[in-house]
Amino acid sequence: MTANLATETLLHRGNGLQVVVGLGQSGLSVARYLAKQGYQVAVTDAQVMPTFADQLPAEIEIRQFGGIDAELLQQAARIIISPGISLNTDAVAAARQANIPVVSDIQLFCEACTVPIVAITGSNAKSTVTTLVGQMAVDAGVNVGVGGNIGVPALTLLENTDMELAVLELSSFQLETVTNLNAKIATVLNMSPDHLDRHGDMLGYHQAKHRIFQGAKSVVINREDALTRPLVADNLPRVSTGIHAPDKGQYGLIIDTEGQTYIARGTERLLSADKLLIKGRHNLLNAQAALALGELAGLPLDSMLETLQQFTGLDHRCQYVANVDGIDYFNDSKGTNIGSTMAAIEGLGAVYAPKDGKLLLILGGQGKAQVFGELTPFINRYVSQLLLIGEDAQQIEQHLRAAKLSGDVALHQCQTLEAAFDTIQQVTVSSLSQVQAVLLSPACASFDQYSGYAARGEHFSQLVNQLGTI
Ligand code: UMA
Ligand code: ADP
Repeated sequence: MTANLATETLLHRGNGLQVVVGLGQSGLSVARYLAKQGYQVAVTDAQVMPTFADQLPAEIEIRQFGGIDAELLQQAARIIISPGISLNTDAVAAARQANIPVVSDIQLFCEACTVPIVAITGSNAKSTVTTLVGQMAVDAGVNVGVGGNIGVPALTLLENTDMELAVLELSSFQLETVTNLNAKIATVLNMSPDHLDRHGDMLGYHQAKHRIFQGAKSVVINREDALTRPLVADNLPRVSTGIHAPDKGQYGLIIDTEGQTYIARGTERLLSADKLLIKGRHNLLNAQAALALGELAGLPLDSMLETLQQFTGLDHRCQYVANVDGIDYFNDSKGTNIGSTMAAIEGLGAVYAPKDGKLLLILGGQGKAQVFGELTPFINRYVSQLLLIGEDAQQIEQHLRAAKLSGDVALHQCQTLEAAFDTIQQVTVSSLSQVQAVLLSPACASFDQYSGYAARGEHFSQLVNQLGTI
């Protein structure tokens, strides 16, 4: 242990006991990191046998499983909470009441990280933009670490001692316990309702997300989304993105006299939209965000444009699966809130509408206290068949009907994906349905029926492939 750490440890309550709450991926990374630094570490988890229990370092002896141990938390000098655990959990709330600091793994990361951080949050597009910026850095020859909510715990990036740049995808859960992230560049890509069951309301969700700007040296702003604007000093360097023609030094879209759309910086046309393999207006915004973040990180423009043209998109995000009997199937299982589902309906709806085609939309799962009526105008415009699944399906139907779901949209309660596929076969037999594409974009979490969005998306693809063999 270094002298600094020893002093710090002495200063901590209870001889510096660090209590890790939750032993998922991030909890394991925290336990390993702190144990390596010589801290006394304890771990507690609601599960009797958490998945990663056997991977804990042997020197961590205090392991309280089968319930979050309130007494243990009261003995902590510091609590490091996993993002999946609410700050309102009784034992955690009591510890906060007793003034015991509660932080996330991201706090430990930003305190230890010595290289510039690109910090990315938003309700949607985080993984897409984080992956793009990471790939742009790789292609420009930068030794980059990409992690955070994207599935690589941030602290594991510190194992790369040659890292020159860290690109972090951050969730509102990770941000709500971070103070002074001090990112070189920070952005909130977009804001639409999500995780309201955890944050209480949009204000709470907004406040958590906006912690990303604390100590930021520069920012990227989405001009289309007033909720994303940072509450930071006006003199901070900032680059904006949007769907309209941009001002000097900003990113936007220019449409030429022949109707061709270009991603532009000021008056300079950088790339024609049809050169991108990822489609839809939302992806044009994502591409701009990646360019703006890359620019502020000092990455060369030519190389970034090259990367953009190679990027095929991520699985489970409006991913084309197959054409069966003349109908296209798309897996947007990562569409887990109404904002992402609106983007998917609008993006794909606009492709089929000129051919008099309609979408069959599969919606539902765990609703996370969202107001689904906001989807109704998009459904009325582009969807002819609506199939509802999952535990909040009845509530979703009530919301949509209350928001004047059109009588032209046939609604079916299906409960499961299997049942939805039986319905698909019945309704698509008739060309009157106008269905040219089937879209799974649930606007909901999957945990009522699946281990996660990826399992739900894989099940969907499997059912599509079975259709093809019937
Ligand atoms: N646990 C409890 N009590 C609870 C809830 C969970 O004890 O009330 C325990 C579980 O038993 C389990 C552990 O906590 O052992 C799981 O912790 P976790 O849910 O925080 O999950 P991790 O494995 O640590 O993964 C987390 C992120 N998970 C969540 O935020 C829910 C991962 O994001 C992230 O990739 C990972 O850290 C690495 O940084 C996933 C996610 O779903 C992809 N994120 C949400 C989203 O994108 O919408 C925010
Ligand atoms: P996140 O990591 O924030 O969940 P992803 O890149 O994984 O973001 O995409 C999640 C969902 O959001 C997918 O359904 C995707 O099609 C949709 N999406 C992607 N970009 C945008 C955007 N700019 N606006 C709205 N939805 C988007």
